[in-house]
Amino acid sequence: MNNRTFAIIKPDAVKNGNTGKIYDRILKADFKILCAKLLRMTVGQAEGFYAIHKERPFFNELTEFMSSGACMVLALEKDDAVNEWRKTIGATNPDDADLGTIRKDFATNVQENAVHGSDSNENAEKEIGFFFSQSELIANK
Ligand code: IDP
Ligand code: MG
Repeated sequence: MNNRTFAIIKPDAVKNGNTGKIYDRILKADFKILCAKLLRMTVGQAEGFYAIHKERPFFNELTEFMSSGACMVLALEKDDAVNEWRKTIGATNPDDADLGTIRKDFATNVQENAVHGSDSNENAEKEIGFFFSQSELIANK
């Protein structure tokens, strides 16, 4: 069982002033924040990050959205972190998300859905490595 996952507070949530509220949800759900930073992705970075979705019809609008403004990227630690974070954020489409989940409370629609969460341990490690260096993660241990 992996104890790390990767999260993004997406540009819609940052623009809507929800960064602090979502950060608070992360802490209240007992995740340890190994590292967090505010950045704006280039289109190229967004394309690299979402490369697994490049054949999907919404790929261009997704990468445009993800590079449209600042977002906060986070490396999170908790037992069974990938599954725990997916439970905390809820379904991709906020219409299908359970009450009390972050997407239910903060998402605008299926694309502008407030947060990202890794879908597997393997992808969590890849995604953490995409945005964080080893020394940034060790610094907060
Ligand atoms: P996930 O974020 O819940 O893992 P994925 O299927 O991996 O969902 O899709 C990645 C992201 O692509 C979603 O979070 C959302 O921003 C966007 N997305 C997913 N499905 C659609 C869609 O049908 N239309 C537009 N954007 C979508
Ligand atoms: Mg996904």
